[in-house]
Amino acid sequence: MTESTLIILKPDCVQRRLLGRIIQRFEDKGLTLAGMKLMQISTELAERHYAPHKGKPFYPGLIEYITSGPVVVMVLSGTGAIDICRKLMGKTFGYEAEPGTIRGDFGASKTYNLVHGSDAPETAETEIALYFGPGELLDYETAAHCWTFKPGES
Ligand code: 3AN
Repeated sequence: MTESTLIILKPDCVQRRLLGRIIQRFEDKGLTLAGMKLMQISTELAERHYAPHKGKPFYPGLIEYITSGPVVVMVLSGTGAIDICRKLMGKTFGYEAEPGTIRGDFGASKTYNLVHGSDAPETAETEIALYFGPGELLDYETAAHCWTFKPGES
């Protein structure tokens, strides 16, 4: 199913100058970039995004981390985009993530895990609306699309 997901390239990704290499992974996989911006997440926005984690021991550190510097937020679309991105990202903690995944190749920390990706269609919809207005997303197909996703394939 064609779907969209919210990806955040977190502050460590920007500070470690990994943006290009990590964006390349998503681009190589064939997903379509529907929106992208560089921004600094406010505490208020971070609290809305991470509301489901409120009260957990790591919550204050998570808010501090995600608001600590600029991030790049992207919306990626394609068949199965949510699952594809989760697999590309790897397990939550870098030291547990498989080599070959983004977190497995670039991360070793429990907190600094480089990238966020929505975990389900409902979450994706809510998260995308937090970061992008409707006029900021583009609906188009790249020239490579029909050789990346076979029409009618389930
Ligand atoms: P994921 O990002 O892999 O979906 P979630 O949804 O379980 O992981 O957690 C959301 C975020 O909360 C993670 N990206 C991570 O930054 C942070 N987090 C989760 N568990 C911990 C923990 N035990 N210690 C520190 N940060 C955590």
